[in-house]
Amino acid sequence: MKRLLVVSAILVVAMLAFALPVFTQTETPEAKVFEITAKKYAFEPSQITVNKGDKVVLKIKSEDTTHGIEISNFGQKRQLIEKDKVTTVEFVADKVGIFEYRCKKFCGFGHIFSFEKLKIEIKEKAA
Ligand SMILES: [Cu+2]
Repeated sequence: MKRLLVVSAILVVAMLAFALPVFTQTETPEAKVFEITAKKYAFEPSQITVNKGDKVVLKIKSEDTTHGIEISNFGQKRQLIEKDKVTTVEFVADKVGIFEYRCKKFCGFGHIFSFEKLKIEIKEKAA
């Protein structure tokens, strides 16, 4: 009888060990990391595409002066992008669409009229 208990306990532990990675995998959204450069007067690349539900990580650096980014549709406040530093912006792409962001810090004469937007396209995940 005691032996039966030990065997079933081992079985339960083994089953949990197999099941656990499956649970953790489904709960963590897939992280998409993008390295982006901000400069006068554009972001490079200027367009990225992700799937709905992805966790998006933008690692943005500046190669000239201080720029700014505010991913407002996804609850992110403005962050400055300083020269030779990496600014990280993270959000979950929880809606479908094309979202466009301009530089959020005056960085020169082209800031207002010629700054190329950063386009973030979020697609419905293909089944
Ligand atoms: Cu700027």
